[in-house]
Amino acid sequence: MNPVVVELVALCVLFAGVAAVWWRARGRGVLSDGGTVQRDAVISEFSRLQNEAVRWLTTTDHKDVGLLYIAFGTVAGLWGGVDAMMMRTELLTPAADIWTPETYNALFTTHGLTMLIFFVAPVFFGIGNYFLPLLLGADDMAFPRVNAIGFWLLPPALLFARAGLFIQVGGQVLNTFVEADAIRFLLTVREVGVGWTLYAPLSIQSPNPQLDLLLLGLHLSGIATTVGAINFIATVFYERGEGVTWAELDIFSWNMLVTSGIALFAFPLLGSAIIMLLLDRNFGTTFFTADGGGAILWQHLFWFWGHPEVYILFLPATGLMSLILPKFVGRKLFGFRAVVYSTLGLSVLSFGVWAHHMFTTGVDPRIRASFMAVSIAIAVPSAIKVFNWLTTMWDGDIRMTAPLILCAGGIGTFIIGGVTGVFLAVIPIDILYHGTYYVVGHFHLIVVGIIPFMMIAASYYWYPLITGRWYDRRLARFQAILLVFGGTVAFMTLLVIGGLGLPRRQAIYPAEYQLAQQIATVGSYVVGISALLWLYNMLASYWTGDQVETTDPWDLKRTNQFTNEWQWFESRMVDKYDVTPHEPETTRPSYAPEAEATSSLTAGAVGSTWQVVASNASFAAIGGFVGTLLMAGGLGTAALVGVFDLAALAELGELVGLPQTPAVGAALFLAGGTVTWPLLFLAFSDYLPGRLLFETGLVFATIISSGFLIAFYSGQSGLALVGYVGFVLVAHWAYGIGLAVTFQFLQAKRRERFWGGG
Ligand code: HEM
Ligand SMILES: [Cu+2]
Repeated sequence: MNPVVVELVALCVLFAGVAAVWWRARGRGVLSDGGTVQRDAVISEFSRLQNEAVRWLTTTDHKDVGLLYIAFGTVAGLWGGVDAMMMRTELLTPAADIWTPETYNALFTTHGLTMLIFFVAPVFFGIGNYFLPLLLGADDMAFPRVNAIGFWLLPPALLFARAGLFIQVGGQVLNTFVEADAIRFLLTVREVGVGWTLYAPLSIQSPNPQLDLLLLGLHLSGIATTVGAINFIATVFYERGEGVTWAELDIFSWNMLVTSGIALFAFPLLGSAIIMLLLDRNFGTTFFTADGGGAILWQHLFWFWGHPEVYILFLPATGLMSLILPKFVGRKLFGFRAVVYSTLGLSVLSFGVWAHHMFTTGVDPRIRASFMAVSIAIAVPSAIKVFNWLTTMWDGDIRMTAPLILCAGGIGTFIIGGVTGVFLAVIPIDILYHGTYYVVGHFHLIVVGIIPFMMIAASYYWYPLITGRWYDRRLARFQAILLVFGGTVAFMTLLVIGGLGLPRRQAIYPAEYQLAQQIATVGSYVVGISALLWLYNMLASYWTGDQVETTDPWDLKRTNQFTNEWQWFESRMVDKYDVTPHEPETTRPSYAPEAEATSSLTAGAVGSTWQVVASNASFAAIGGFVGTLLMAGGLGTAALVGVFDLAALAELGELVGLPQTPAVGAALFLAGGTVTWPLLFLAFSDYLPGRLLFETGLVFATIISSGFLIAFYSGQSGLALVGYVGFVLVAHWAYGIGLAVTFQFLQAKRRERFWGGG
């Protein structure tokens, strides 16, 4: 099969499908005045369409430009997706029997570049364009025309970058009429196959002229990104509406601001490096050749942009997560400030880790070590975000909507993708796994996990606002589940085969990996199908979705989360359709831990910090003592039944250098249960801002029981092991309940004393 023809046909079919869905849905659509659109009428609307085209080509309205960006990014995403599907199809068999290895090389190169440069950033810039001014209460972006220019640089950039496809097909078609010699140039053009990192010296020596076009396209897109970034920064600084102070700035705008800041420092560097590469290729300069600056210089320059670029792609996704997740769990974002500071911290750190992509190149070991340290440290701000999201969900009113499914799935894929990245930051591990599928699995869990998940979550969340209609909500839930499922199957499998050592960027692989590769391919087909379902839902619902009849489609007023963009929507609905603003029957605060002083441990406390600490500590000690006594009952029973060995307790003495007798062990056990664990519980229950100490106690006890199980295991097996586990759990639950109930009791008493029982 001829791969370029296959790819072009696949793209044409895809876009014909899109047009067909659009056309059909439109034909069946109901206008907002209740009339239907006749197909003839649609055809006679030709001149209106012309006007529309002119409008879209010349618009400077931030919402229109935003939609253009989103549409462009979606097209690029589908294009890169076709590449991905072709690659995964090739990997169904161990031999290179579907495409040649050369084609496979071209596919992963164009796939990587299209996805990273033309899909992710444009979609996020589109969402930013549409919503930042609404969230900030601004009229438009700071520089509307520059904004439009920034967008319109992108289509030519994409065409330059991927011209190889058209030139190749064109050349082959022409070749049937014209002699090969006359069009030799066209026939030498190929899609670029040097990998998205464009490493020298291959990228200098490769004779393919398409590589120069690609570099020009990348340069253009870099300019577009820089222009867009400046615009976002200026908008956040100077266009905020009245009352939107820095302290009031929403979390998505914070993220877009920081992203733009990173882009401003990173992209000029890529631009310069690209120009140097072009000069090396065409004018005989020696920036990256062996007798000049050397190939490693390219890697330094590339990754000095490349790593921050990772954060440019991913911070907007975390911003959307922090914005959307709270709306579907009825709680304010936990630790807003910590999330903002962690974002700012990431932006600085992201410039200090680039050489972790070069651990295998022979960088000076002392320098390598410092890059390792910073790369591990950069996990901290990301982890802060994850903890804050989890804590936001804790004890919330979870609404099982498509955006929520995607948020929850996104947190999951981000945790796995992120933690596997921390391993790669460790030099010895990176040396082993650098060139394997482990890396592919690691970063796809982010680039197919949280990033598109959050784009799609945002598309569902704001669909009513943008279109005034509902998408098909059942289909959306199904689509969300498919996406999470397919992504996990595909990329977890790659982590595993990478762990076994399978090299990446190879069309051919050993036969024993075939089953795993096939599983990964099926997973990616599922991702592909769910992407098409999403697209269908977006297009068809635009004409046939239920009309939004309320000014508060997500019932956000009830939890006091009716943010600026929805207020804008409400005023538009009121002005345009004369709808009365929706008012919920009951409202409650989107409670944050600060507002929950009455239920937290320091409840009713009056006095200095030390008094509060002292009284909490004594509560904890009494609770811990009661809990330990209750627990002793469970453990004693276990010892009697013979599934727990009391002698294991005696070993506690050895740990602290005391005699190894059961009496000393029991005393230490009591002391530990009274002092250390309750202090942990104190920290734990304050961190988890749930109302019920009781549940917190159970969760806490369950967690610490695992440590106990391992520490006091004395070789039981079979039923005795089951009994051991069961009794330990029950004993710990008794501990947790005793601790929590004592706590609650003492707290209530204290409140009575201070507030006279009120
Ligand atoms: C269903 C979705 C996707 C599938 C099935 C997929 C599949 C693949 C495959 C098979 C490779 C080549 C692995 C190798 O042989 O080394 C690859 C590489 C890559 N992918 Fe994806 N991908 C998907 C989505 C994405 C997205 C959304 C992005 C970015 C936003 C992305 C970025 C990359 C990059 C940067 C590479 C490395 C290219 C290189 O080695 O030069 N992919 N992907
Ligand atoms: Cu990096």
